[in-house]
Amino acid sequence: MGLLVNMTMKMLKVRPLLAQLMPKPILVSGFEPFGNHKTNISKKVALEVNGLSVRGHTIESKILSVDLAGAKYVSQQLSEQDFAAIIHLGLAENAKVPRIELKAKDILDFRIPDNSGRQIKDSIISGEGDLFSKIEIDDWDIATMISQPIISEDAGEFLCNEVLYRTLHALNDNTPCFFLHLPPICEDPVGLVLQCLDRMLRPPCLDVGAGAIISAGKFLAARRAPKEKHAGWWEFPGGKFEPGEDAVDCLRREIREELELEVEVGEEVGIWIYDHGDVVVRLHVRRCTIISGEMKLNNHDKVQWCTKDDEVDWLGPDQEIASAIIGHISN
Ligand code: PCA
Repeated sequence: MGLLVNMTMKMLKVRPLLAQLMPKPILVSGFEPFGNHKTNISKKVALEVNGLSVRGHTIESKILSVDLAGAKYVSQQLSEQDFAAIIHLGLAENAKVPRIELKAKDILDFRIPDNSGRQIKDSIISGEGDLFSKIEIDDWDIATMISQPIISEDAGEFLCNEVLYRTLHALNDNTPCFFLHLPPICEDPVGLVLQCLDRMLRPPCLDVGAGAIISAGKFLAARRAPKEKHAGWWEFPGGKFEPGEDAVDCLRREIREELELEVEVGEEVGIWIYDHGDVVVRLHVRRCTIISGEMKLNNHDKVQWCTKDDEVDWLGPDQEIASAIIGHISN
């Protein structure tokens, strides 16, 4: 008996230690059906992603009751457990596309009673005002995401708004958390949830300027020198924004440093967000025209004036960018 108690004690002690070493779990919540609905897509999706992992973090799903206990559950859980990311899912009865809810309004106004018969009319939740998700949505490139979600700042005044409010209120750190409202019919909600989690857990975006240096109808490609990261791959000259710089300042400086050329930075060709795995880069591509200077290669070992997009081995999204530049040159 003594041994058993001892072992149990040890297990109790070892457990939290182990939990500390493991990557934090992800929480995905869904809701039970409510009102006239027989089913709730958010419940189905939450159950389907349970146990899957994203960037090394395992998803734990929780189905919430559509009442005060359900609205409070996660906020109460947060005093005992940390999560790497939290997505609350719910059904948006009248929506056609998924809605990424970034704002929790400090208001409840139920059109119908919740599942416990509670019907709150025109009330505040905390009196402390609206709360906002801290996810970096500008880094997400949502135009390319599965099932074409939109950004919304109106989660309604019912349980979905309430659960987001209570969770954001309880979070006192930067844990990424938002509410994903799903339409009753949705193309690939599981894919979308996994993609959202991937965006929430990936490193933040780094702003980088890339110069499309155009001369006599050709554009310049430069090969990264052997000592550089991604050596041997071709890219557009440029680099990271320094504090306070915009794309124009950054490109003027970078091209001066890398090629000893003075350039005039012109029109934007486009912005590309590219995930290299260890770093996510937001490339600001702009047309550049050489004003003066004799080209010298300080970071690259070779350059090539190109007319086609497949003349060299491009790094990351740069071949796609080369095609866009060709489109620009011919305009
Ligand atoms: N949708 C409701 C509450 C539960 C759910 O799935 C809402 O939009 O508030």
